[in-house]
Amino acid sequence: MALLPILQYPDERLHTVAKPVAQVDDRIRQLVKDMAETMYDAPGVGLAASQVDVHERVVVIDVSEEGNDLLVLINPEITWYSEESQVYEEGCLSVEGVYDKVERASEVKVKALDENGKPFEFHADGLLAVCVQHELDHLDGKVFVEHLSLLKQNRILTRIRKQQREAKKAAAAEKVTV
Ligand code: K1U
Ligand code: ZN
Repeated sequence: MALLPILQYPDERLHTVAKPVAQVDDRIRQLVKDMAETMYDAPGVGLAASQVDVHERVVVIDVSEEGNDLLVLINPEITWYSEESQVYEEGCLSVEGVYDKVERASEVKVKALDENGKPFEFHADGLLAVCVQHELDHLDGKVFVEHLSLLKQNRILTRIRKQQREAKKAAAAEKVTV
């Protein structure tokens, strides 16, 4: 098993639209294991393959209290959205330190393949519905901050670029003192 590096916004690769998995084989099962390990280690409640620079339609989710109920979604599709919506304060492992309210459908129906390539369907509400929609956005190259106003997106980008400049400066200073 391996911990995979998570791409950080505004990395352009996060905007790649992921391709369907052609065959659920040992390569995909290894990817699922590595993604699950990476999600639990972060820690997070979901992870899309796009976030680890693999542009195939694979998602792992675990919204259980104990972190022992892994949901593996390969080629997931949302087949129904409720008309009712809910607002949830979302976070993202690709946008560290940013949490903001996003409005999405309260309930969704999802179809997908499991890690053995077997089709299954389920109904989701609450955090699971939020998480499914957030992860499927990643597969379509969309990061949750793109649901926010342009003013908020610009503020987030400014803050991230400032943090990157400071981190670069600190790394350079460290090099000089060693
Ligand atoms: O896709 C991701 O970046 C993972 C993201 C999923 C998500 C969380 C909340 C709302 C929508 C989607 C995260 O897991 S962010 C971290 C997080 O929510 C969390 C971290 C530790 C414990 C519990 C939750
Ligand atoms: Zn995310």
